Amino acid sequence: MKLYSVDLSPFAARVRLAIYAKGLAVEILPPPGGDTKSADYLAINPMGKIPALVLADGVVIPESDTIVEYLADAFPGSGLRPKGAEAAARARLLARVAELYVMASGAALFGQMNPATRDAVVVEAAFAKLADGLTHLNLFATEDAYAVGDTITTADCALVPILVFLGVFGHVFGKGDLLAGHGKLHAYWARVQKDAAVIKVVGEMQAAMAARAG
Ligand SMILES: N[C@@H](CCC(=O)N[C@@H](CS)C(=O)NCC(=O)O)C(=O)O
Repeated sequence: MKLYSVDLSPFAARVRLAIYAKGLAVEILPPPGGDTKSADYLAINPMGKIPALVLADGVVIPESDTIVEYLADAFPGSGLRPKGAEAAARARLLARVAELYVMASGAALFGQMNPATRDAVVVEAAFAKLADGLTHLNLFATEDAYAVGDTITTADCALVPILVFLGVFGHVFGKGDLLAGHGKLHAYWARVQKDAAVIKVVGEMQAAMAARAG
C-alpha cells in the first residue's frame, strides 16, 4: 500500500498517525510532481486532494476519515478500532464532532493568517464558532489514557492534527491556549503528546510549518 501525503496537511497527518502508531506497512510518498494538481497526481486522485491511499490491487481511497476507517477494518488486530460497539461509537463521535464542529469552524482562519489582509469580523466569527465546537467536543472527551481506552485509536488520529492547528491559531491570532476553558480536552492533549507516534507526527507538522514560515 502507498499513502500520498504531505507533512503539513492535518488530513494526511491523521492517516500517518494511524500508520506510525500501529507500525502498518504503508509506503508514504509526496504527490508526484510535488503538487496535488499535477497531471500524474490527478490520474491517481482526480479530486486533487491529499491524502490518498493506494491499495495493492490499485484501488484508490481518498478522504482521511475513510482511509483511517479502512485501516481499522483491514488491520483488525491493530487496535485502531476500540473494542465493543459502545467504545467504537464513542471514537466515531469524537472524530465526527471534531471534524464537523471544530475543524470546520477553524477552516476560515487558514485564510486569515496574514495580519495585513486579516478581516477582524471573519476572525471573531470563526473563533466564536470554534469555542462552541470545543465545548461540544469537551463534553465527549474522556479521562482515559488515550481518546478512547488505553491505546491510539481512530479517535486520536482525528483529534491530534486538529489540536496541533488549534495551538497554531491560538498563537498566530493572539488568543492564547484555546483549550484553557475545556478541561478534559486540555488534559487529554497534555497526556497524548507523550506518545512516540504522536511526537513523530506533530514534529513533522511543526517542521513543515517552520519551513513554510521561512
Ligand atoms: N476532507 C478531505 C480534505 C483533504 C484536503 O483538503 N487536503 C488538502 C491538503 S491539507 C488538499 O489536498 N488541498 C488541495 C486542494 O484542495 O486543492 C480529507 O479529510 O482528506
